[in-house]
Amino acid sequence: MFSLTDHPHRRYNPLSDEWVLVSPHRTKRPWQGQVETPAIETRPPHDPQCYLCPGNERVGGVRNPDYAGTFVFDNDFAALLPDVPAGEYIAGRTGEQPLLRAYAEHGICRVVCFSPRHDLTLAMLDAATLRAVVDTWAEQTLDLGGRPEIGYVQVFENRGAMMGASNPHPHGQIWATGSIPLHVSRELGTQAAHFAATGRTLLGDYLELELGLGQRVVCANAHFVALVPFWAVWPFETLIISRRAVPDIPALDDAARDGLADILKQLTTRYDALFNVSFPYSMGFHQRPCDGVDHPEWHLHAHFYPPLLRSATVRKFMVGFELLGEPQRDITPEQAAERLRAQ
Ligand code: H2U
Ligand code: ZN
Repeated sequence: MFSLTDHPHRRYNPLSDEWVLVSPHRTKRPWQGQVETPAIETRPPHDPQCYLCPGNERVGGVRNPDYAGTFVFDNDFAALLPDVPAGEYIAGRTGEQPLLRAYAEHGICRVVCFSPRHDLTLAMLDAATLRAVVDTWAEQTLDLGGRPEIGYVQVFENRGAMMGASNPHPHGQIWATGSIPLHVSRELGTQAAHFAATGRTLLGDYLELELGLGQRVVCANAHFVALVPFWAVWPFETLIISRRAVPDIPALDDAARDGLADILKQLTTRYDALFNVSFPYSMGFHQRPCDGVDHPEWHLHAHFYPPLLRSATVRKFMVGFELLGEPQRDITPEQAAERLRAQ
């Protein structure tokens, strides 16, 4: 008889409308549990060479202020620019959609330093400092999202050299775009369809289901739940979902913002403990688009995509069948959740 723990199967992701192949039989062998002790990296609280530390000069020649809390600046090498002439490039037969299409895109890219301390990570920040980071994300979302030319604000963090972070100083980025980007646009479609059909948010219904089943929940507090989604692609991928269906970070009240700071600390601490390493990941919040329309269907959440698979040095690669067919995983989401819970 078919079982999720024994047989290869495909799982559906209702948020992105995609599939993942799961091969649980390949992990039947008991966990080998090699724990590597990676070189302990010690960093000074202030690094004179760091372009994000207070008082230092950045690559473009601007000097950072002697900031004491969070510090936000316009990215000196921004991928998006605010002043791009409107325009398009269209080639091919018209009538139906032409085959070649390009449209000018404008936007604003910022860097957010979480703390003046060069030697800390999100997991090491105290509650008040983490709360200040949440407030800064909220302010930035309001500032950028309130501009008529901006359609979406993406808050994210790339952590660790493995994920392409250029600097260990605790920092994230914000890219605000004129258009709604691909993944957000997909989630908009699925959430809108669910809301239209049920009057409830997709992630509200999903969260209720997961809290009832319990297998994939990693940690929780009164305001947020962190879980390994049923359809996770990355070995230790997680989703943080707000218990109340709010559309974005600015909509979180005082207590919920403290709750967000707390769940981020809980989750990143578990990640660091998993392989005894400062755990690399790309994480980011999916907030409602700020396109001037109400989005009652949108349910605030954060995705964590960590690349590590078996140890501090063994990472998962998305290659072969995964690039050409669809993503695949061996360790099941339930096993991953159990291991994160056990930390
Ligand atoms: P990442 O570590 O995620 O790459 O973020 C660092 C960002 O900081 C990166 O986008 C910017 C880079 O463009 N940056 C500056 O804006 N000024 C600098 O002096 C160096 C790096
Ligand atoms: Zn620094």
